[in-house]
Amino acid sequence: MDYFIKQQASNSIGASTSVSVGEVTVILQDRIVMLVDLDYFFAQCEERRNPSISGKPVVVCVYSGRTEDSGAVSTANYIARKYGVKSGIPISLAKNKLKDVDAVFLPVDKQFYREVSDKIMEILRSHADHFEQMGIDEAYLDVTQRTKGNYHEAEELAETIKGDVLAQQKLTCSIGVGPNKLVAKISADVQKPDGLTSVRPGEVQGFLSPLPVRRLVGVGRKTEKRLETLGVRTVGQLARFDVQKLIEVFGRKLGAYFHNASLGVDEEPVQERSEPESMSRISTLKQDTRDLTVLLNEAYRLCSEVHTKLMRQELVYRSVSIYVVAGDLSVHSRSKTFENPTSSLETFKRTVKELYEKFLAESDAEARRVGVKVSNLSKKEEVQKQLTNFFGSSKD
Ligand code: DCP
Ligand code: CA
Ligand code: CA
Repeated sequence: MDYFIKQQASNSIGASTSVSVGEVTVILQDRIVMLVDLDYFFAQCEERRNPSISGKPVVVCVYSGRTEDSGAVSTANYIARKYGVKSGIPISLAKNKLKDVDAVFLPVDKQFYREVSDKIMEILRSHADHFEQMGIDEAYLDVTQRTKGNYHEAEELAETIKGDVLAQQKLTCSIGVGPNKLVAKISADVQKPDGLTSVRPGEVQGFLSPLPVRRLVGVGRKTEKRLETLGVRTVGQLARFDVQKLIEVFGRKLGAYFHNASLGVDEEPVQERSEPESMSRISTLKQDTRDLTVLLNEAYRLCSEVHTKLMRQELVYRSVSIYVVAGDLSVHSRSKTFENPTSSLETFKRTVKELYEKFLAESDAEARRVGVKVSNLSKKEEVQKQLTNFFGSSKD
């Protein structure tokens, strides 16, 4: 137990606040972080473009094209939500829920939302010491320096930001203010739409304790169930739960993370993300060969490794390449670029196979080393996440 406390203490620089839960005391470094999340984003963009629909339920849909109504709801405005319409449900179900009202169903227009998002992110960035965009409609802002660590000033700044976004881009957002990303993210969700919730360091424990564990980032349905079997339902119960037992159940990294998160401890810095341009792996074969099965056996293994890394960083790719270093150390490569980005391991492997076949047909080199690469990487978009949710995924 000591380990975690010391670790936190040694990380804190300057002003700090201690938090006690039972016998555990942790020290929170004084930072002020905001999470700004745009309200019902895709639907609000549609309302802005066509104000005449504002008073009606608005449902933005990803049509799969199989039948007229097949596909899923991307998001809905708050009027539609009153009828039970929400992200991820089938369009047919949404239509059913709204059958007695004058509702508007629209297809997603990602390019338009992206343009609106880019302009808003510029506004947000201008108000932050450190800025980190988290998706198309949300971003973390570290505002410690410009508010001199003063919560009152940070709350005023949050009001200013809301005002600027509304005045310049005609959109409302909800903001959470707190001592770190974890608290800011959860507090942004408390009041929506057009909300502002500030949780000061001394209030963190009281704020988090009654919440269900599911509200912590990283606690999915499976984890929630496992915690429930341990008698842990709320964040407060998690905070009091023996950390060693947590580590036994979830492993050291995750167990420690859950423990710290339950105490409202999160030292993750707010930092600009630059996405990697490519990811690759290369490996040396046991002996030089032109045998496709042998090449692919090794290449597929590399594909899986690259893919895992890609998933962890929530990236999608648009290009696949293969490399062959021949016995004479000459390097050969083949590439293919798709029209649309994907995260599929199957597509990755299938393309790698195609490219190795092409290589073998076009060259008579023997392979000594084989490599695979994905490039043209970008952040996995919400629409894709949503489609995976809709069509089923193994994600916790
Ligand atoms: N999105 C999606 N499918 C999901 C979740 C989200 O397509 N399952 C898209 C549409 C949303 C956007 O991402 O407008 C942002 O997602 P949020 O979770 O922030 O949801 P909203 O902005 O729509 O609503 P809220 O007001 O709750 O933030
Ligand atoms: Ca949002
Ligand atoms: Ca969001």
